[in-house]
Amino acid sequence: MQTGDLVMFRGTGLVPWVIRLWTRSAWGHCGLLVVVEGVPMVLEARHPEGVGLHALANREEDWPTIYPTGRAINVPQLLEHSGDHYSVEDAILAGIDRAGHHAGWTCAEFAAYALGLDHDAAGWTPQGLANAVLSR
Ligand SMILES: [Ca+2]
Repeated sequence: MQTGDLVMFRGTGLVPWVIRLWTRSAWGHCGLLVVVEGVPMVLEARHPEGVGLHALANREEDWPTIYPTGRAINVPQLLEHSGDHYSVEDAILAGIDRAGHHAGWTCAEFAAYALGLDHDAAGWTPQGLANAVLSR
């Protein structure tokens, strides 16, 4: 487990449910692992509160699964996005495979950006991002 790994979640609430349904995937949410003094945290864009860093502990009901990416991420730079808004519009568009260009992040958009992928090019979904990372 190291900083920069991709953390996939089943996701709770309406938006992850829509994404799971529309993408026919077990994953409705994703974020990036950031290990802070040995404590696993997740840097993620979450509905409704936006971008933030949260403890991975106590989220077992959300089925967290960690995929190693082998990529370094720039945590201080990414933390500057803390409090950025979540985009429900882009999440819905991603569910029908369309890139959204609304202000605000979806979980997969933000994680793609953090991993240095072209976050604006595609309607990133959690499953699509996992596929892209695992195919490398
Ligand atoms: Ca967006």
